[in-house]
Amino acid sequence: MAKTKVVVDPITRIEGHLRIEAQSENGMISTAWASSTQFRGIETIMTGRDPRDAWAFTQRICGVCTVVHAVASCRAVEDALGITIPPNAQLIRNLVHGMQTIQDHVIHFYHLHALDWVDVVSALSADPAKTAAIAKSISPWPNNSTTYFTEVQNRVKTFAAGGQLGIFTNGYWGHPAYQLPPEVNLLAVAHYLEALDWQKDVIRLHTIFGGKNPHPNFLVGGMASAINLNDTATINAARLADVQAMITRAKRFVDEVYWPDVQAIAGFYKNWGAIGGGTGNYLTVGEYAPVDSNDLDSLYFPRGIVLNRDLSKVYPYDHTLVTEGITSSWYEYAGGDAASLHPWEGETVPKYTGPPTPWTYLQDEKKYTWMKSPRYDGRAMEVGPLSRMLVGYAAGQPDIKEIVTELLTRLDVPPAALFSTLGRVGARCMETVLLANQMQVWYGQLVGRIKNGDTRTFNGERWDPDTWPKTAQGYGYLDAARGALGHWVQIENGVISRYQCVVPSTWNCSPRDEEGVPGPYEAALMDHHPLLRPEQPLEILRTIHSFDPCMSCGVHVLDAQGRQVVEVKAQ
Ligand code: NFE
Ligand code: MG
Repeated sequence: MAKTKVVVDPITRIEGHLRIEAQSENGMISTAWASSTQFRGIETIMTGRDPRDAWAFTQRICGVCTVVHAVASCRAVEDALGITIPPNAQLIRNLVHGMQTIQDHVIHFYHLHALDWVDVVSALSADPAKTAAIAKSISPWPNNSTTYFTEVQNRVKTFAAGGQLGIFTNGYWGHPAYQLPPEVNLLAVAHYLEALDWQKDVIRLHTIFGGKNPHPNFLVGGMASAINLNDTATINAARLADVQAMITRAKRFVDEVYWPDVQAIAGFYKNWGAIGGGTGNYLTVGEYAPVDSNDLDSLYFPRGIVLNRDLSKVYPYDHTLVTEGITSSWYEYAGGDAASLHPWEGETVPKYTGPPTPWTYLQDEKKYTWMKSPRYDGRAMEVGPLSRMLVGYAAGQPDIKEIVTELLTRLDVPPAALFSTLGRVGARCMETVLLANQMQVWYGQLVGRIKNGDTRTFNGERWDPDTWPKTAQGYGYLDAARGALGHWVQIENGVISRYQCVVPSTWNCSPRDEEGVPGPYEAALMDHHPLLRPEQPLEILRTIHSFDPCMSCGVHVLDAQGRQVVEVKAQ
């Protein structure tokens, strides 16, 4: 078979604008490039602002992870100014971020990723009685009758009979890489529809602790969540009962729908446990602080690094070893393109030198994306759920060790199968199961403290800028749904003098660096990666979607010219 150049632009079912190019030879991808085609500029508008407001601006980096930039920002400013937040605020941040991640992962699996594995058209030929039997054998979830699955199938048939598939238009239905029997496809389509209603219910937790969703309210020094059990205007007994009910409903859907579905689907795609691994270096800054918020050694998901797929050792994470390069990116550095800058010295000066319309291929361009190249101690690193589960497994975190072992045993695959596209899908689901459990723990701790009379959620000792040093700098960590996030702030005379964010999707969508080393998306597409039909690049979607890309986060800096050539339409 001849060499074929494949361009997928835009990749859909992600947040933002992403172009993937791949060279395929004999049904396999030989080389690939990832380009983020949007620029926003949030870091550049932070200068001169009050650091207590930074969370509200940085939070607008993204409408998907609408919590994480706010928390990372608060932590950066709290670190700079030496502020310790009250235990209740820590628990509320865990609950708000925890539910964010649970909702985000379920939406990702069903609405952004499942159709890469699930053939909707095949579901039309399923026997609903057989689907009901499969459903009953894997889960106690109540919607499991023949009548129910017949009704779902009829809904999809109505779409199809109308000559279109509604929300399921433009898929690569019938592609030979789809491996599920029709009955399992029908099961997944039913849960795609159910998850739409579920997600909007459980995320109302944000409105209780943060006033609204998306973009709930935060506060440097704690949380803007007043607690008084006897007041109708604050968090009270009735609101806490709402929270408890949402946690219960979230956990039930995760345990009885998402987790069994992932196991059932993964069982048919075990070959994807040897495809799409990529860099093999995994970084997590860790997340979910204990009530003693300063103890970074006892984060629920531990902090650390795994190198070269070696699970026998976890290396410590040191934020001072993070740098960003721009060799392949549309920026300039005062010190030249080869410079590698820690975020406290970071620069965000856009310099677009890309090709005029129409695009030439990325391989012809030295600079080809708005993403910078983050590196840790010089290495490209994958971040995200897989990194969290691998580091936790290697570090012996008991909950992670148990669930990873359970999934590997059930699928009858070795730990090496985790270093793959399938590994990302499994890891995302495993951590959702753990988080849904842990939400109950944090909720119990919060209610226990309130019952003991502690309603404090804010530490205002450093609210007054007169109490601040003349200059200060801080680092705010957070492990977001898509991976390790860092905000670095510098404050001079009461205002921000520099602000830099190094974001999960920047790590993962990084372009080639000064040494020519590709970023994780690119490397994953070059790792034993099939492409059966270049004109229907389903396998590219599988691997890119397994990272759950968010370009808005990753670039945080739009191209009004619309320099996009849609050469392949992707569902
Ligand atoms: Ni816009 Fe985000 C998360 C952050 S990822 S989704 O999770 O930070 O790049
Ligand atoms: Mg940045």
